[in-house]
Amino acid sequence: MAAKPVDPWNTCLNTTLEEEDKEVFAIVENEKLRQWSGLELIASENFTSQAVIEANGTPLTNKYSEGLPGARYYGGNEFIDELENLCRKRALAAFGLNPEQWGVNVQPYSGSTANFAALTALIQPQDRLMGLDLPSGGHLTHGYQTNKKKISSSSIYFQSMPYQVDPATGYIDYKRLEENAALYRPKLLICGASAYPREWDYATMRRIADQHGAYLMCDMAHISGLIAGKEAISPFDFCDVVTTTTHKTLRGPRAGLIFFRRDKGDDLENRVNQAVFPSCQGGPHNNTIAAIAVALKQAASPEFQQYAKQVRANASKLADALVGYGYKLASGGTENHLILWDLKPQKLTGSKVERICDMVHITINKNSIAGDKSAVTPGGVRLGTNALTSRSMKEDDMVKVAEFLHRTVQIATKVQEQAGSKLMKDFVAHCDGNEEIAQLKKEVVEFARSYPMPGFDATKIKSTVTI
Ligand SMILES: *Cc1c(COP(=O)(O)O)cnc(C)c1O
Ligand SMILES: *[C@@H]1O[C@H](CO)[C@@H](O)[C@H](O)[C@H]1NC(C)=O
Ligand SMILES: *[C@@H]1O[C@H](CO)[C@@H](O)[C@H](O)[C@H]1NC(C)=O
Ligand SMILES: CC(=O)N[C@H]1CO[C@H](CO)[C@@H](O)[C@@H]1O
Repeated sequence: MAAKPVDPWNTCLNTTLEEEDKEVFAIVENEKLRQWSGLELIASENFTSQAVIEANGTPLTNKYSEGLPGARYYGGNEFIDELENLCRKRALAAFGLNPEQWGVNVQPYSGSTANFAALTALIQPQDRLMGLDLPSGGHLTHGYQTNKKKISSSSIYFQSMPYQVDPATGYIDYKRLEENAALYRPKLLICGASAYPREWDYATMRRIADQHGAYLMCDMAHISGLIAGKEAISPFDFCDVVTTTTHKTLRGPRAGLIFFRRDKGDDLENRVNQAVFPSCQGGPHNNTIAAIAVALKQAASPEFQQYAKQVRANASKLADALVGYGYKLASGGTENHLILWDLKPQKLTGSKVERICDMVHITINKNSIAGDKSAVTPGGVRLGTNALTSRSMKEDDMVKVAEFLHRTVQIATKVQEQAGSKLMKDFVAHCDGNEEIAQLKKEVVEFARSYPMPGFDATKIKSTVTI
């Protein structure tokens, strides 16, 4: 048969993004320029690989595939089933899990949805759970609420009581957790955090959970790459369910995973799978699952172990260098990829240092430090070495990064003095035309651009802005 012509109103379906949508194309290119030209120190971000980006942008995004492999609601899923099975196999392999003992659902759209599905599977509405408090480094989805308001759906649909770090040491206060659990009698204990620089005592968490017949869940979102790389203790030896994002240390696309024990005899497998679909989600994002499969293959490689090792080495070096300048770190240092930097001794807020860093193209985020008086103006910032390590930076480079950070703090201190007030708006006004900021930015951009850029070719960026 002769090839049929394309309808004129359908020609837009085969043009490139650059031809089809100049505005979105330019925004993407400008963002690439920004990523290449700055120092990315946000602990929850990373640079994914070209292969992951490619998989994420495939026509697999066209397909609806509700249900599980072999039992879909729609037809035409033979390749999608193959993909999801491959992804599940690789997820277990990346964490060294025996398929008889563990299973995994790879459909959650992200970390938050994975956590809500896990809670839906494990406990009943209004059952009690205990997770690390947000101001102590925990995540919203672990039951966060304030005195005035239930913030997270995990506190709206379930009852929650947090445990905390000891403000004096920065370490989790397991003793108090045990005492409170004895009174509160939770049905679920959650370990894992977004801003905790230390290793977890999973054995103690398991012991406390067992005292109350509670489930133990770990949300390893921040450290899953370190666990896959054997640079952090594996929670799988202790927990019933383990959730994770795939875009942080795991360096994959933006999505989530839920691992569940298959050998406990309480049907966690069906409960988790049902909770994901149909309780919490509809059709999975197959293009994302393809990209997760690619990332998991990489995560199981010896190179990834080297990467994970370097991430920790860099974090430890960066911590040492900051302490060398006389700065205070929560818990005094780090055992993983992240650093919580307490700026209260400098009489600066995290927001102000974050602002100066932004101006000089160092991306970090303000973060509360245990014991902060106000949650609105956190007293510190959080730094992570995952993304810079993906740009092939080593310990020596961390010394330079620490010097840049030290200079931002010196600038922030001066600007705050000049502003003569603690108000952010006065602070920002006094940054205008600051020579030191301009000079530091120039040095940071030059430094950042001298390192390789994962995922895309930095020499081919077609940006419409200059940095
Ligand atoms: C980032 C994070 C999440 C949420 O993941 P999203 O993909 O942003 O929804 C959940 N738990 C922890 C511990 C995290 O750090
Ligand atoms: C992925 O494929 C499966 C199997 O067909 C389908 O059920 C699901 O909806 C698809 N999801 C996406 C996002 O395409
Ligand atoms: C970033 O990705 C690398 C390589 O995949 C991984 O080793 C590292 O742990 C990741 N770091 C973070 C914080 O995501
Ligand atoms: C945990 C870790 O890898 N630490 C390393 C941090 O970097 C220092 C300095 O390079 C190394 O000596 C440590 O082994």
